[in-house]
Order: sequence, then C-alpha cells, then structure tokens
Amino acid sequence: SMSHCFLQGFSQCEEGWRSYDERCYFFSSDMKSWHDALEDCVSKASNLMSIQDIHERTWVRTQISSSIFWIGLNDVASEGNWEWSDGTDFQPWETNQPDNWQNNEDCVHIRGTEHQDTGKLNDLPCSSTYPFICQKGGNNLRCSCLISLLIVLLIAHNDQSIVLVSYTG
Ligand SMILES: [Ca+2]
Ligand SMILES: [Ca+2]
Repeated sequence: SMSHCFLQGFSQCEEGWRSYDERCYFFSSDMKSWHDALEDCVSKASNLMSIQDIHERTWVRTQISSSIFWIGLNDVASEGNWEWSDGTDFQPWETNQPDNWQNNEDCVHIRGTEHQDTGKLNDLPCSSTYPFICQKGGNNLRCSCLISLLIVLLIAHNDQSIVLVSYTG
C-alpha cells in the first residue's frame, strides 16, 4: 500500500527481507526439509534462492554464518539433471560434488563458513532439515511505490482540495 511505501522509505524489499541487486531475500532460521522449505517460500510469493552468477554467490557468502542453507537447486525430477526451482543455470559446485551419496542426494545447500568451500554447493538428502533462503524480485514493490508517489503528485498538482488516495500495488 502507499502508506507502507512511505514507511519503508521506498525500500524495494518488505520488512524482514534483505535486498541485493533488485532482488529480495528471506533467510529463514526454521529447520525444514527441502520440499517443506520450497513450500514455505512459495507461500511467501517467492522461490527457494537461486544463484545466478559469481557476484550473487559472493554476496550471499557475506550473509550466511556457519550455518548451511537449502537453496533451489535439485535433481528431484531426474537423477543427475540439475535444475534450479526457478530455472537459473549457474551451478558453483564444491569440489567432488555433486556425488549423490548413497544414491540418495537430490537437493542442494550452500556451504557456510564452517567449511573451506564457503558459498559452494553440495547435494544432500531432501528429507534433511536445514534453514533455507527464499528469494523474489524486488521490482514490483518499488515500482508500485513510485506509481503511488506519481499519483499523489499529479493529484496535488491538479486539485486544490485535500485528496485521499487509495492505491493497492
Ligand atoms: Ca541426486
Ligand atoms: Ca553430496
């Protein structure tokens, strides 16, 4: 809403979400299986995080501590055919991974600082429970804020009376 826009100071992300390069990230400390984590992200109108390039990987490394987090990469549909839940194709694997250990690893997490390969990827059993990172584009919220401001300015310019504007972005 418009009041939300002003209160947030035109931040592109909702409260509780972190901003990086036009996208918004939610770092959940809840421990969930990969599928439950994906469902949780979808319920927040987002997806499990994808990593689109080396810059985004470098940024996320600065955001995670020693914990590891589920992200969207998986070969659930077809063994060895790695896909991000949102269709990205960048895959910065850790050395000797993915290994599909015990023929039972289809879901991917990012390494925290507990491991020498911080920020790299490893496959694990999907049923393991870990914290996770949701991600969504930040453009829509910012755009609706700017539209709200433009409407207010136009009305203020054209109308001398006090106007109550209701805008739902
Ligand atoms: Ca696998
Ligand atoms: Ca593995």
